[in-house]
Amino acid sequence: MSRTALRICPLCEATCGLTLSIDDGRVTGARGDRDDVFSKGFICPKGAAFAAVDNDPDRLRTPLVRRDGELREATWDEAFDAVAEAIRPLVERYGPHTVGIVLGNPNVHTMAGALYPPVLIAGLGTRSLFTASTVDQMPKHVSSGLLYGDAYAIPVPDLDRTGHLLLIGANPLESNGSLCTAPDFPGRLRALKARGGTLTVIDPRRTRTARLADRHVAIRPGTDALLLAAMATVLFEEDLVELGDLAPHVQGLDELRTALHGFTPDAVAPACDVEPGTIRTLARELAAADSAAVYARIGSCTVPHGTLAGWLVDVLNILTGNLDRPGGALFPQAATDRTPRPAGPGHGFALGRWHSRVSRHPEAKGELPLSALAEEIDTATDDGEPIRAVITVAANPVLSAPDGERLDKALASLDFMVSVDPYLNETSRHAHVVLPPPPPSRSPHHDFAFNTLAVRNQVRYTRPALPLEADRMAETEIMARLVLAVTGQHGADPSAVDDLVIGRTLARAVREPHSPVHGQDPRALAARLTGDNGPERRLDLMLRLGPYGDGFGARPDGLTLEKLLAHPHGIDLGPLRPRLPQPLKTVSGKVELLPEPIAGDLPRLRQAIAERPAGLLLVGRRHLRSNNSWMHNIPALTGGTNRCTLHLHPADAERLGVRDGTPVRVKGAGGEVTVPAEVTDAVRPGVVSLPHGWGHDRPGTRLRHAAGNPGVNVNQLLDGSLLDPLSGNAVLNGVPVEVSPADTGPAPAATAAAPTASATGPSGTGA
Ligand SMILES: Nc1nc2c(c(=O)[nH]1)N[C@H]1C(S)=C(S)[C@@H](COP(=O)(O)OP(=O)(O)OC[C@H]3O[C@@H](n4cnc5c(=O)[nH]c(N)nc54)[C@H](O)[C@@H]3O)O[C@H]1N2
Ligand SMILES: Nc1nc2c(c(=O)[nH]1)N[C@H]1C(S)=C(S)[C@@H](COP(=O)(O)OP(=O)(O)OC[C@H]3O[C@@H](n4cnc5c(=O)[nH]c(N)nc54)[C@H](O)[C@@H]3O)O[C@H]1N2
Ligand code: SF4
Ligand SMILES: [Mo]
Repeated sequence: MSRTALRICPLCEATCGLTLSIDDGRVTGARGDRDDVFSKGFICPKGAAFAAVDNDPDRLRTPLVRRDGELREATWDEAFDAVAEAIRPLVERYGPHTVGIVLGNPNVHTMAGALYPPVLIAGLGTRSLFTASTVDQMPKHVSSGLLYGDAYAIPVPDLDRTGHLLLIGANPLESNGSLCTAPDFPGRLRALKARGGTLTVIDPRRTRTARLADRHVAIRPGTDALLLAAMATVLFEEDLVELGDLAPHVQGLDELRTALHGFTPDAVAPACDVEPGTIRTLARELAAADSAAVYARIGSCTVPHGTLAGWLVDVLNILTGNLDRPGGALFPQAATDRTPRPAGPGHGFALGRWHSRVSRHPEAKGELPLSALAEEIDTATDDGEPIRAVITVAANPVLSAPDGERLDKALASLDFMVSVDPYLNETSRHAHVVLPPPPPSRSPHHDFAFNTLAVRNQVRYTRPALPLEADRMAETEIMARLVLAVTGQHGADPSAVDDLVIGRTLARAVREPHSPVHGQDPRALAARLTGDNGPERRLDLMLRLGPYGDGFGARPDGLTLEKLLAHPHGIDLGPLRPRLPQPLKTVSGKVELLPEPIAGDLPRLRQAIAERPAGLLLVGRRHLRSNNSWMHNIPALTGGTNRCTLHLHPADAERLGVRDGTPVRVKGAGGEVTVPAEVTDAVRPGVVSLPHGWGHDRPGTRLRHAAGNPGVNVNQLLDGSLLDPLSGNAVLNGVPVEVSPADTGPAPAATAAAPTASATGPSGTGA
């Protein structure tokens, strides 16, 4: 029997609506949903491969439990029994901080990942929280926390209305956008140009996005904060600062001007390897545009001055009056946002409320750096116990975080590890219990995270396209049961977790004077929630209390789950609107332009003016048909140009004696890898590029296709010691490496036509 079903695509941040073809109980195809209110039919090759991703035969079908050293298929009851038996005694004996929680990227792409980790963390009471945020966007959270008092108040560029986009360290033609949810990002960039707008791209590589730009600046990696500081200085010097409507909401302008003294284009140009005249032009163009937005991503975050770069992006938007105005950068308002409170001073944003045990890294947003996970497991100190058990949810840090070799060994040494993951991969192979969620077609979907970062306010929800198969468990239920198992409530009804959250949320809401349910009876309100299950009732609750909600009757036309279900292609909530000062939660109630931790970090940036790395610098790259570490097992998405090769410039290749297609040895502080060279002038001289998420050659995994073309783990080149100090974010770009031809040395035998790739750790042991 054939039919179709709608499903929001979970494979990147663009959140396109898909129409799935379903035949005989399985997904057989996917196309863009033309009626989707946001994506309007757009689809990319990954979304088009949804069926292959969904049907991958290597997805685990049942839980696995380790017995006598081996992972064996088990029932759900056996699996959760094993979790409860192992974790509770550890917590009781050594304390909650000895249980580490590791949350990976796909948590922002599942409902389970949005709804349950907060309960898990709070329920366990552990401070050992590590997430993909500290190999990604933590600097932006910290800069937003400091500027606006809210780590989640991240302005997004108004792509559809801006007249000028300055795009830094992002490649949306491959990534489809990040911290800027915009289905058909490429089309929106073309539309910008078609309406007479301009696009400038700053990237050490001439990416597909850069090729679309009116101007491409091939900066030396890691120096964007210097360039942005110099742009701000030009605005001050040339009297181009114009706050406009922002003026009453901003404090610290004079202090900022003083603090940036000396970061002139002439001073920073040699470090950035960008002409001073170009930097001045960038600043003048930004100031002259009718509307403009500065937007920066991975290449600006995963660098030594990531927080300062993130801060300076917003500073430039503010100095040119582009923050919070149409065509500039605005704060989205999602349907599940908390009821907006009246504007006024807040509690501000605290950093470093506690520190990691070994290297004393400050927490940021309640998290410790993922780079420090291995040492928190394998290093003893006098003050406190090491991590003895780890819970990973949708995380593959052995490939995604610096120094996978060390982490690999550390995970193998744990007393206990549980992984919620559909695959047995480089990380989950160490687990004692693996809890596999069903494929995406059998999960409901709502983008809690990405709707708060979208270029248009809208709301969509899709129920599972297919029912759960026998012996399967919804990921929401897996997570609820996991919460119960590790908090001493093993065996209780999983809906208890949802009821607890609903009860607490309503109890708080009825106390808030600005809430539409102020003063009402929380139990009576809870009884009015609709939905087939706990997660749906929680969605209903958030929608009804949210900024567009029905307020449980206060605004009868407002949103409810029922109303959303009646609009399967979503509900458009309009373009982004100016919102200041309401989103501000700083102590002053204003945008605090020069927060103290930022001022304290500026001397480090000043030192960087004198730095001129002599050797090669490594940067990453993404490919349209890939996604971090987990999509190399899909034959339809691998091959062609999606390969793990080292891009290097012809001039560097000639100097090093490297020929295209031959193996090269790349050496970094954490280890070395041997990988085929791809000589291309798409990278600037002095820069080499290797994609991440590869290195699928470890034993004990079940990724049959990926293992056939494993690639190498770029993160083995890092030793985990390079961090942005304010955010704890790993430095993954602009990393010094040495490159040499490998075809003459003792590296593994390789033919020029089909070089094999291999990775070795710092000790030289084969991976
Ligand atoms: N050198 C370098 N390293 C990088 C980066 C880089 O640019 N360069 N990028 C960094 C960034 S931005 C990120 S976000 C991280 C990502 O790194 P991770 O956080 O490790 O995320 P992924 O590799 O996307 O996937 C992690 C796991 O999620 C599992 N998974 C997939 N779907 C689901 C699901 O529905 N439910 C559950 N429970 N699990 C699922 C996969 O099987 C996989 O094991 O990598 C970082 N690492
Ligand atoms: N197809 C695909 N899509 C994805 C992913 C994927 O793996 N594949 N991953 C998803 C995830 S988790 C994320 S976080 C997003 C990331 O989304 P993007 O940030 O758009 O991702 P990248 O393609 O890594 O782009 C980063 C760019 O920064 C450049 N760069 C490196 N160092 C520097 C520097 O010092 N300065 C400047 N100015 N540029 C620099 C790199 O050359 C690269 O082109 O993509 C998401 N979407
Ligand atoms: S752009 Fe992203 S959300 Fe859209 S179809 Fe492709 S992978 Fe899915
Ligand atoms: Mo990411």
